[in-house]
Amino acid sequence: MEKILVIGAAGQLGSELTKSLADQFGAEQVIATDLNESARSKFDFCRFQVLDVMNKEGLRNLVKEEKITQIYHLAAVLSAVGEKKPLFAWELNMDSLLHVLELAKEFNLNKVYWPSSIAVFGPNTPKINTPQYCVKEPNTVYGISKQAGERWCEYYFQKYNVDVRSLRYPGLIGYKSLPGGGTTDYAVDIYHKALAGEKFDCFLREDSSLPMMYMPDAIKSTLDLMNAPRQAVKIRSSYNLAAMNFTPAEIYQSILKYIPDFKIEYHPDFRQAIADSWPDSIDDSCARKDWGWKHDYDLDAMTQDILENLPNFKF
Ligand code: AKB
Repeated sequence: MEKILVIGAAGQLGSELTKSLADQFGAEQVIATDLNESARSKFDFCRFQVLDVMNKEGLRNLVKEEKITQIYHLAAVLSAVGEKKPLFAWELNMDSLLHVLELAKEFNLNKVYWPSSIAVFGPNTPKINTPQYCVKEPNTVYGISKQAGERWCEYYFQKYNVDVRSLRYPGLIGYKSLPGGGTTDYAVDIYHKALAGEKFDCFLREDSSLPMMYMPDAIKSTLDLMNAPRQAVKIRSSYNLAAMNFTPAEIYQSILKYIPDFKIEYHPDFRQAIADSWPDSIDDSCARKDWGWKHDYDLDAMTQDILENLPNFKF
């Protein structure tokens, strides 16, 4: 029987993925962990434990005592915060992944999941339909850490047979948690402001196109990859993954269909340079071919779902 450890469970992805894992494996088989005790209230459906992923011994004891068989390692410093605290971002993003990969090797874990990002691409990468394999020269600490992390994942798979799987997420948009320091987070915040009847100050230019994905698709892609047979997972660095691409002007137009008096202003800040270094759109044909990836949500379907559900959601 599988025993699943989720690290960084209270973040944007973890808040929703942990519930899906509990639904799939049974609530008693899942342990959610996060740095802060205050996250406990999010996990009334499964066990919760405070865990600092940088505490190598604490993590090792938990894996050993609980006979963990799979780790979902979601803790990371994202792009915008990473540029403010570069050395901290590097240390947390890299050391924590290496701790997890070492434990996977030592305890012969069945599977490890680790998210990568479109941030592995850089200004010299082809911007339109960015291929799986191409030049990657990321110029953010977050992107550099994700690129290095991908190489480590492939290394542990090839040298030690660790079954580690990974996706290069586009910007993830969900309404069940608040944004956590990313460049694509404007596309989460904008819905909160629209529903609060406030004007939205956008920190990106109106024509800044980025690859994006609605959270239910992100959860589906993660579970599909993790449930795929081992031989189907041919890429052991990280898979390109896509659903939709849009600019701030386009998401604004999509919201206007429901909230016609919503106002936006554009005040690009340091995050514009980060967005400019990332692709406009992604070629994810390897994921579609290898393990049957297919997205469900486009921009308008996402807008409708968020505007219907966010007002009733309790944080
Ligand atoms: C960020 O904006 O930092 C993240 C990402 C694209 O990985 N959402």
